[in-house]
Amino acid sequence: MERSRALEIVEKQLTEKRYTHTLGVSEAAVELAGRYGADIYKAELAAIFHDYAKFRPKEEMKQILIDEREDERLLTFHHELWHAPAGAVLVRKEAGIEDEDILSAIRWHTTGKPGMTLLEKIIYLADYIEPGRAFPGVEEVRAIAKQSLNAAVLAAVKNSILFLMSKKQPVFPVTMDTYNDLIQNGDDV
Ligand code: DGI
Ligand code: FE
Ligand code: FE
Repeated sequence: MERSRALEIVEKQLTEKRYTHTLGVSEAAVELAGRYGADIYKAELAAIFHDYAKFRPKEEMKQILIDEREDERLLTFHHELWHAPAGAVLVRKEAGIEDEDILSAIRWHTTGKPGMTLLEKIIYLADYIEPGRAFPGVEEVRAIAKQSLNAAVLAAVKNSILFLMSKKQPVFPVTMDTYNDLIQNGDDV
C-alpha cells in the first residue's frame, strides 16, 4: 500500500493530535529501520497503522479480544492496552493489510513481548521516542537509540514500568516479561 493511501485511511480514525503523533512515529521508525537494517517500507506502514484502533469504543475492542481469543488477562487490565491487539485485527479486516510482520508489530507495540523481532522493537521504540514525545527520560532513550536498539528498548520498557509503578498502576505481565527477556537474553543491553 502507498504511504499516502495509508495516511488517508488512518487520518479518518484519529484525532489531529494522534495523527501528528503517528507522523512522528513514522519518521522515527523509518530512521531506526535505516540504522538497524529493517525493511523501511514495513516499518513505515506499521508505524502509520500502529494506533489505528486508539479511539474505538471500549466495548468494540473488548468483543474483538474475546472473539479472537486474545490473552484473556487483557480484560482485567486497563483498556489502554486493548488498542494494540484490537488494532492488528482491525487493520487486517478494514485496511486489508495482510503482512504478518506489520500486524505483529502493531499487536505488540504497547507491551512489547519476549523475543521481539527487529520490526517489533523498532515500532515499540519509535512510539516512545518520536519527536513529539516530551516525557522525562525520553532524551536519554533517544541517545541510546543511536547506539543500541536492545538497550534503547530496554530503557523504554524500564521507564514505562517505573512510571506505572510511581502512579500505583498495575503492570501487565507481558510488559514485565519483555523487561526480563531483554535483561536475560538481549545482546548489547
Ligand atoms: O498509544 P500510545 O499512547 O501512543 O502509547 P502506547 O500504546 O505505548 O501506550 C498506551 C498506554 O498504555 C499508555 O498510557 C501506558 C499504558 N501501558 C503501557 N504498558 C502498560 C500500560 N498500562 C498498564 N496498566 N500496564 C502496562 O504494562
Ligand atoms: Fe499505542
Ligand atoms: Fe502510539
